[in-house]
Amino acid sequence: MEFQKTPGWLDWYANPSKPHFKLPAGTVDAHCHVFGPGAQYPYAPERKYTPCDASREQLYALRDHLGIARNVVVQATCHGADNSAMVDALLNSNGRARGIATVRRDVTAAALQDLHAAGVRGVRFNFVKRLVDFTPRVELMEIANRIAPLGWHVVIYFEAVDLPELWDFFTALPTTVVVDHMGRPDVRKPVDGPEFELFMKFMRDHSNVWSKVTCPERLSVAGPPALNGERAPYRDVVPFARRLVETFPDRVIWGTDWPHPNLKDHMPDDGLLVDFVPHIAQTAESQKKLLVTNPMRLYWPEEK
Ligand code: 0GY
Repeated sequence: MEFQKTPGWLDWYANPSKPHFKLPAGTVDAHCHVFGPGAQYPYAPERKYTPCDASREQLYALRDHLGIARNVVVQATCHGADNSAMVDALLNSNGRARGIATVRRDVTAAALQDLHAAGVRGVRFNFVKRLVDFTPRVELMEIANRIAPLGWHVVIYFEAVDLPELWDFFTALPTTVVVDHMGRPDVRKPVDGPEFELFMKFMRDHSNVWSKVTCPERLSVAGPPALNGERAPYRDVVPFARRLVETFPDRVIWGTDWPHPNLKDHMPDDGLLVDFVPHIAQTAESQKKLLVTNPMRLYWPEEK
């Protein structure tokens, strides 16, 4: 099937630079996606955008280029609850990828078992209104209760202004909860202001909550430029991510978010995204936790 990309869609960066920062051995890219290809894995009728294709081969080529060892492929909303492109990526990774699925309340026990066998270890609940239609909380809680016995976790995606309203639901979830992109703070606000303090409290008071310190390119207002030739990208996002890494060193994970859906202003050089890491995790010990130990505990616990 032929798909027309959403007008203005930015394609992923074709020739990313080699990062200056050498990722530790065993680094996990804990947040990335595959899109289609649409001809093989059609985009969902209920999708809110139509992306460019971004295949598993292209994802794994980026993995090797950047010096990453493993991926966690997160089901993107453009595929709805049809997880086949993501599952295909897992099954063709030589065991080097695990996944996060989207499922509906009518998912069968057998389908959950199949997803588990393919390497899925969680489900994603999305509360970003431009990306998904509303699903009643009671349905989501039902799903959470069904996946909990599999040892899976729940990934939540929301914007910072919505955290107060979602608080009671999030804090009632029966599993480990992993937050996408630091709960999408508005980085024009102070890192110690009420909005980000609420997110800090969310993590401080709930030891089952983890955060992805991802998406500086999505959260940044200042943008990517490296000043004076330095590779110090997305400076305005650094204080937020660094605060999380330093306060919760054992509950943070990192990822590229390739192929970066829905960016409007620029498409990041993924090499530069790797060079963001030493600015937010400043010691070898914190880098190893962020990039290797923590994601391995979540996604490959049997290898501990
Ligand atoms: C991300 C961010 C976005 C999109 C999705 O599944 C998705 O469509 O996650 C976004 O538009 O902010 O994590 O990839």
